[in-house]
Amino acid sequence: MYLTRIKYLTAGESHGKGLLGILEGIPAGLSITEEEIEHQLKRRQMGYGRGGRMKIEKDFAEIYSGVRYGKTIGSPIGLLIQNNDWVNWTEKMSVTPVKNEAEKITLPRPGHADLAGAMKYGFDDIRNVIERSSARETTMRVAIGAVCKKFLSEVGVEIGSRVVQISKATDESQIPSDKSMTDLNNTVDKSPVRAWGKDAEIEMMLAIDDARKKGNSVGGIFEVIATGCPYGLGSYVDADRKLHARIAKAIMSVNAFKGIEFGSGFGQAESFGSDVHDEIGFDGNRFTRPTNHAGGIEGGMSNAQPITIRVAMKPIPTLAKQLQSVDLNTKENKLAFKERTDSCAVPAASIIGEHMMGIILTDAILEKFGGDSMNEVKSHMEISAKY
Ligand code: EPS
Repeated sequence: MYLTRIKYLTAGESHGKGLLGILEGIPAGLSITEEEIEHQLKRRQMGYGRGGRMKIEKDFAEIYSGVRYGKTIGSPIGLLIQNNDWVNWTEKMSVTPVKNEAEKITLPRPGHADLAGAMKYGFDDIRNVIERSSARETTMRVAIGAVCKKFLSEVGVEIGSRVVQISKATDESQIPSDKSMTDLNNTVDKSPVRAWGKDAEIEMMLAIDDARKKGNSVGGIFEVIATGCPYGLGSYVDADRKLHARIAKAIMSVNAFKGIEFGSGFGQAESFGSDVHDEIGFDGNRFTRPTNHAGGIEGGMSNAQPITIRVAMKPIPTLAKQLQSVDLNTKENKLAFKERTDSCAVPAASIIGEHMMGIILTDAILEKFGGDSMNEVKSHMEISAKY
């Protein structure tokens, strides 16, 4: 199980007319504006190392349905994002047959969906694969996630993110514990690489410059933190209901994400149990945890600590300095197909991670507390949410 109470679907090709999204299951009475969604879309477009496409697009999601007088009415929320670049692709991406079809792309890029996609669907033109497997699709995920994040902010859950590694440049700095996730985002959004530490920021930018000069690309690691979750989102009773599994599935559904860890994650493999299990105290009011190695999830349930994940993103596989490939038709050895690309998209990836987390936590809160309207959800939480 991926989602229990909400559903979403995206459609759209990278150079088609635009992107469509439908989000179903958001309660009535949530205030949401196109400007709030636009703010999140802008954050996804930023970041040092992005290529030419982000100069063309000014992503804006028009709300087509599900909202009246600024508030959700419980019906599916329809969103439409136009691709500005479409004007340059009307022939090449025409829905109807054209006299002069575009030249076929036959040289698959290693690391992208090209070869497996062409084999799977029996295409002799990789363009049919490229268009939907492009990371452009994540634009709509962020728009949908922006509605979810607005829902979460109304019930006291905030999600922030930051980049902690690009190539070999790492940011070891700790976020001060008094910082809210809004503060975290407001600060790192001003950094070209979304880093908290200033020394690391320079190192990261140098790594991107180096890759760009060589016609190469670099990946990295980002962190996403969600605060304000009550006890008991998800459950230990069944595999499908475990919260960390649901977050992992959402994160791993983004093309370039290769790995996820919760809390101190992989580091726990080399530690003693006594070093990584967060001891339990009581302050007279609530249970306390001096550490959060578990990353806010124990037994597949939120434990009222911040939910913390780190995600590894691979270097983008479209390379200016192409890798070896083989022509689909002639089977000749040739260099892979090359087109406009980004040398690094880890800062944008951190925004996508924030929004995927937002989708899952919205679903998990609606699963536990339910309600057709925001008033109902909030009153259910007031009665039964434990922190
Ligand atoms: C992207 C849009 C794409 C790429 C990038 C992400 O636009 P275009 O292909 O027109 O340049 O910039 O996607 C990839 C590099 C990829 O390999 O998928 C976006 O909107 O984020």
